[in-house]
Amino acid sequence: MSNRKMITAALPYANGPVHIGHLAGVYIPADVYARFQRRSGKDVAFICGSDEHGIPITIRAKKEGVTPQDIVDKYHEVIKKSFSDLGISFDEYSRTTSVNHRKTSQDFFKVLYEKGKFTEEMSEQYFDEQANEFLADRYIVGTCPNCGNENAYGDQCEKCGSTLSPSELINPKSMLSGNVPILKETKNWYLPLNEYEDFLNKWIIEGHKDDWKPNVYGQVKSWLTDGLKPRAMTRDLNWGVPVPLPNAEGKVLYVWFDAPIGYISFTKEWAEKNGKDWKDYWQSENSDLVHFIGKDNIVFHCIIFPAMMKAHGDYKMPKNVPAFEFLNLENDKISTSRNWAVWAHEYVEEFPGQQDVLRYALLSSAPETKDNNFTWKDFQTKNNSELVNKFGNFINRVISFTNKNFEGKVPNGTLDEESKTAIKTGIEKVSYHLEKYEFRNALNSFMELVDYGNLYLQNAEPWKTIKNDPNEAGQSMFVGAQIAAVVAQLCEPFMPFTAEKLFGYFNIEKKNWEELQNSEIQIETGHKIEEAPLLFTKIEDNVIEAQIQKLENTKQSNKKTNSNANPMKEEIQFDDFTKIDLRTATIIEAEKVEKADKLLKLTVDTGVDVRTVVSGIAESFTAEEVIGKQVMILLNLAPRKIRGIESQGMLLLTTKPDGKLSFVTPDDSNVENGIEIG
Ligand code: B3M
Ligand code: ZN
Repeated sequence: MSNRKMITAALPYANGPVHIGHLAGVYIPADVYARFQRRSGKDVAFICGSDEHGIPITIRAKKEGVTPQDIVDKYHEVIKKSFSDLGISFDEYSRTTSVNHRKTSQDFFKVLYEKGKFTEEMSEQYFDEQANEFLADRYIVGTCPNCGNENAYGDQCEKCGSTLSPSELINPKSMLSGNVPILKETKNWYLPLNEYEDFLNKWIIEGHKDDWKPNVYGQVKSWLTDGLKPRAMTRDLNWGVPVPLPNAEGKVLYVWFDAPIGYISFTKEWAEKNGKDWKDYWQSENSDLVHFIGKDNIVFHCIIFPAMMKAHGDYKMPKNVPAFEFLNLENDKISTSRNWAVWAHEYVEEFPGQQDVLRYALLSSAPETKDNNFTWKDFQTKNNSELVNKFGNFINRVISFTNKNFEGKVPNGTLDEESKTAIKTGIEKVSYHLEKYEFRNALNSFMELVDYGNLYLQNAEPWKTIKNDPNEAGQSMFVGAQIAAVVAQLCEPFMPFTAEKLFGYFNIEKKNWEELQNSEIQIETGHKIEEAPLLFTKIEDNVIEAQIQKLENTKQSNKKTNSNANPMKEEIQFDDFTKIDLRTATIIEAEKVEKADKLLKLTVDTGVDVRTVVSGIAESFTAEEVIGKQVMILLNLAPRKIRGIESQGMLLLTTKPDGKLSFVTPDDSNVENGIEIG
């Protein structure tokens, strides 16, 4: 068995905060595993960082009207803080925009290049001539050939869910300029994944049938059965790690090439700070590489990155890739864009000091083998019925009884066989399941020991025996204290904040697993147990209802966002806006235009002059109705002749659900005419 554990957790895209889906499906299980391995005496490197390249970042930047660097600077900090607030014990949490990462990933690329592992291929890619940029698939919108959705992306239609390629879109348009993109030849470097099929088949399909999770194994098998194709490892984009070759301007490494190398770069950073050699973790037989990821990342961690490492030649393949399924929220898919999520940073603020409750709730419904569901009601039940009534209650009984009746000192006693077995089994089962990445079973085994402790005290009834037989009561509390001390030790990987408290209350130190297994008596007679507050507190209905209401509000506001609304127009600059002269004005005369059903001829006082405007509003208003109305006018629109009348400007109007028009007006009648709008 290897002495080192190189544990990675998928690098979150720094395009938004992390939510409970991320936590339940990657970070909390990874943390439990890392903590457990450290306690098992392994030399652990638990490494993660922000994934700061890729289209998700540039899309977010466009949406917020800022640079990609602004986006990653902001979210890197938010994400990093959430992880630390929730006790995720990364040894290193870095970022892929670091100088070190740029160099490490470029060096990796150069090794493959020099070894002739890439093929150079010309391909035709969509190009926006006005923006002078090649377009990522996500940057092309058009009509979905399958469902007719006019806002389908070049890689996917979000309405019908089908996977697309840009060439399948009807009327493709660039999201950058709104223009029709052209196809342009470009050169990129491809990794011929097909050449790694034999290797992958041998390593995974033959070698890991029994020890990898069926969901992971199954996905890899189906990829391999379908056959692999060369995949471009470079892209024509302006955000990413530059391709380190001459004549490669405007090209960056494919984000899925640079991101997994991030694990290596960040290990280097950590090793440097801690006087270690990163190669011991990545390139030594005496090290197990384990990737914690979500199921949508399987192909990248089981096929592409291993092929890259194989091509490089110096690396060891992962020992295991425990991928998780997805967590739903209140029976609906978690979605960042629909804000359907419980955000880690909000939870930490709204439930101060209750990080372990979330860790516990998410672990006990971790989507290990199938998608799972988080509900606030369930969260409340887990806290109130399991943490408060079972775990907290057991600990509280031991602490308060010992303090009340034995001056806070562990009384005299011996450990009976049944309790000895329960403790031993508890420790063994927790480790067995954690070693096999079975986090829910591990947590259940932990709670079984808590249940045993409660049952033991219930049967022994020290609160009764204390009256006539204090020695007997003392014996019971001695056993209670042994169980409690083991519970304190075992809960650390799952609930580190609670463990820390318990170590304090019981005046004990964190032990490693072997020591725990080998010592029968955890806490000697006479050992001081401190008085302590309740370990967990009940979560009241109103707290849960407030959270449910918050989600309900999200649902309502999502409903309100109109799916018929046209997509946003091309972005403009402030200077473009200032060219527009919008003013308040009042309609002072109005009459129908002859032989034109839709038109009214209006005389408008604009504050700067009185002018004529022909407006297509006659189906929504009579002439009498509009006289005296204050309106908004686009003053500097070039005049044009309509039915022989020169129209000098345009009134701002919007459409009501019944199709009738409505004037855009100031919401205060105190506004004079001629006032600029902006
Ligand atoms: N940034 C996360 C995702 O696909 C992606 C993981 C990279 S791990 C090297 O959501
Ligand atoms: Zn579609």
